[in-house]
Amino acid sequence: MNRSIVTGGAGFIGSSLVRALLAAGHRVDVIDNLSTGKLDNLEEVADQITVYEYDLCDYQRIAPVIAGAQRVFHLGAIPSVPKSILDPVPSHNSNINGTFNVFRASAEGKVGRVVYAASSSAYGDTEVLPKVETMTPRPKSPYAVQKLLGEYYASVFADCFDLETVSLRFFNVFGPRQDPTSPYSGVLSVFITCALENRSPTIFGDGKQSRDFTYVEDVVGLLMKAADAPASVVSGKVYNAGNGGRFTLNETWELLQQIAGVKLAAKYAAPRAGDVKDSQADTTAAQRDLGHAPHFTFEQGLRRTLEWYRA
Ligand code: UD2
Repeated sequence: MNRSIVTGGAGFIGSSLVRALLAAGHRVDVIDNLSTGKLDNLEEVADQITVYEYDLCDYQRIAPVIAGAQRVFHLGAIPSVPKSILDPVPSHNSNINGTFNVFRASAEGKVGRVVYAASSSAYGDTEVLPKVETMTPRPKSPYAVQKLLGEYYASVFADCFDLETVSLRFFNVFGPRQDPTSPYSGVLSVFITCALENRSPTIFGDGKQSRDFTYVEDVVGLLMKAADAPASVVSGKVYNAGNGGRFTLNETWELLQQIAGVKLAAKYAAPRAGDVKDSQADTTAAQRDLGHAPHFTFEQGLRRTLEWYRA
């Protein structure tokens, strides 16, 4: 049986991937230190998987779990731009040292392929949109540097250690199970909770910054495709995992109010340090090499996510 490892499998993206892998007949092992992930996210599949509550920095514990797996999906991270500025040491340790450990354990353990969750933050502010993989990265925050370094390691492990790797630059993924309760929560989980609780959201900056919000199921589909695409085409490479669209935060809050049937003026606060101005994926390479074909428009994803939070 195919054995897949999902690091960060108790997080909101990881837990959706776990479900998709199980549905495709894979055996799934999760490695997650539950720093931001939650076992609740895996509740109804708990008896079909094994969860190892290990930290990715603990090489001696994670290496035997990873050894011999057919696929490793490396999603485990401390995923936040502001957190990496306010508290840089844990995110450095987790996102750089933990990531190195995953690649090292995968190479030594003869894993078939590692698919790495990189980030659109690597682009920083570019003059041109949409953002293409061939652009020179301009990271603006420790988090962006850390995620970019993971891509470089992915590519070097493919070249020097004979490990198949693919990096996917996630573009602001949203959907069910995204945790809205932390000060570092993704903006859509916060906006949706505000709409449902009849509270005004706070927008950092003028709200004209834009994001390519990508529904979680589309990212999960791409992760699976990246695991199966021919190595001669994709190994060692980096692909955008985005929807290809772009909405400002002001437009996003407007749309959400319409969908949720509320009318609440947003509050505005100072812009966040390290924030990228505009983000939009060029999806040409992912379509060509991975067969990427997003199924959900932003509005469709938003409606589904709202329904999930409502329930
Ligand atoms: C970055 C990456 C994303 C992913 C993520 C992981 C970019 C463009 N995107 O997301 O791909 O790696 O990091 O965390 O770098 N905001 C508000 N009010 C709130 C919360 C957020 O206005 O209550 C703003 C925030 O200032 C930013 C936007 O919403 O301009 C999106 O913030 P986010 O934290 O959801 O995601 P972001 O863009 O940092």
